[in-house]
Amino acid sequence: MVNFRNAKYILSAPSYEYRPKDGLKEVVFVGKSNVGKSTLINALTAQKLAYSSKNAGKTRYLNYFLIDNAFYLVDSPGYGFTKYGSKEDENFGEMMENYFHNPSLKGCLFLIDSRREPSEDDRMLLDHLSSLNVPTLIVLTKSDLAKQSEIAKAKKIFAGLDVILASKETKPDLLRQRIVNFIKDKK
Ligand SMILES: Nc1nc2c(ncn2[C@@H]2O[C@H](COP(=O)(O)OP(=O)(O)OP(=O)(O)O)[C@@H](O)[C@H]2O)c(=O)[nH]1
Ligand SMILES: [Mg+2]
Repeated sequence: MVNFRNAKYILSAPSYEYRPKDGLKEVVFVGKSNVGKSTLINALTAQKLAYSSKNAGKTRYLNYFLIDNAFYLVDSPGYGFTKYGSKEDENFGEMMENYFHNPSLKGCLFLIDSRREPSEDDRMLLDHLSSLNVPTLIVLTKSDLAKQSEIAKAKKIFAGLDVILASKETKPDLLRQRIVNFIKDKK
C-alpha cells in the first residue's frame, strides 16, 4: 500500500527542464485557476503541503510533491487567470505544452468545478491530453457546493469519459487508488 501521508514538497519548477531528474513517475493535477488543485493535493496527503487560496492564480509553477518515496504528484498553475494572449498566458501555455511530453508523466487528474460547464480552455486541453495519450481522470470538484441538478448535468456532459466526484468532504481513498493505478500501469 502506498502511504500518501508520507509526502514532502521537493521543488518548484518554473519550466519542465527544472523538474527532478530521478526518473520517478508523475501524476499531474491540471484545471482552471481556483478549481481546487492544491486543496485536493492537501486532502490526498492529509497535510497542508500545497498552498491554496481563495484568490485565483495562487500556484505559479510546477510544484513537485514526493509520495512515499515512490512517485510525484505535480501541482500546476491554473489557466484562465492570466489574460488570454498576454505574455504570462503564453509562458504558461509553453510550460505546460513542454510538460505534457514528459515521459515520466503517467496520468492526469483533470479538475473541473462540478457547478460549471467546461470552458473552451478545458475542452481544448482535454482534447490535447487525449491526442497525446495521457491517461486522464476528470475530477468534478466542490461537489459540496453543487446542486444535484448541476452534478447530474456535469455527469451527462462527460458521459463516456472517466469521471469521479470530489469535494473537501469526500474521503480520498478512492482517488488515491486511482492515482496508484496510473503509476502501476505500464504505459
Ligand atoms: N467548498 C469547497 N471549497 C473548495 C473545495 N476545493 C477547493 N476549495 C476552495 O477553493 C479555493 C481555491 O482552491 P485552490 O486549491 O487554491 O485552487 P487551485 O486550483 O489550486 O488554484 P490556482 O493555484 O489558482 O490554480 C480555496 O478557497 C479552497 O478552499 C471543495 O471541494 N469545496
Ligand atoms: Mg493551486
